[in-house]
Amino acid sequence: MKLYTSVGPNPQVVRTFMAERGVTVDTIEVDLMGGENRKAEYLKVNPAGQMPALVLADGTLITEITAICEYLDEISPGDSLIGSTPEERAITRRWMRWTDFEVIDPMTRAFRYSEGLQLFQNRLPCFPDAAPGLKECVKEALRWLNGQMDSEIWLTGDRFSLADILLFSFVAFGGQVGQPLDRNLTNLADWYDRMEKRESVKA
Ligand SMILES: N[C@@H](CCC(=O)N[C@@H](CS)C(=O)NCC(=O)O)C(=O)O
Repeated sequence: MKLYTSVGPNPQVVRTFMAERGVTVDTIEVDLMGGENRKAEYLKVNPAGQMPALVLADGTLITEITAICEYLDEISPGDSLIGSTPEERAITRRWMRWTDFEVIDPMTRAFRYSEGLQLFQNRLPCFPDAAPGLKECVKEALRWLNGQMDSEIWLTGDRFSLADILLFSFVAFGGQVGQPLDRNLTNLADWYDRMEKRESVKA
């Protein structure tokens, strides 16, 4: 099994997850900044041209970070970070789906259309006019989430899960690319500080 990885919040989610679960796999670093991932050799590995990508011993390709993490979770001994009952798994997936749609998609599009435009304009269709509105969508989503997290330690209550890793990796990324977390959102800021103390986020 080989994991193709790079800089960026998506590979970070998988690295943090593996550190939390005590999973190790062989990794191959791809030069995202240099555009290696958009060249023929890497497109043979992952036709979508993005990282991370997990290739199993029999050649099966798994992409999309939550699919990769769920796969590793299922094949690894130890406590699941998705959940141990149908209800727990559904709640984790509820927050992951919410995070994908309400935070990750608008945040990464906004980045590609503004601060990241130079890097992405020749790779993907980019719409710079949309960036300010997309950034507002992220802020609004995080404001709403802050209100939901009144007495919650983690997104899924007192159970730490992949949903926390997912959201944290992107909120941290936002902080590096001009979309900082509003510290007035105190529930979320406290959650962020709890997350930041975990050794796994440095993986
Ligand atoms: N939907 C994908 C997103 C992967 C993705 O966007 N990866 C970024 C790195 S954070 C990438 O490869 N960017 C380089 C590019 O698109 O050229 C997933 O869930 O894994």
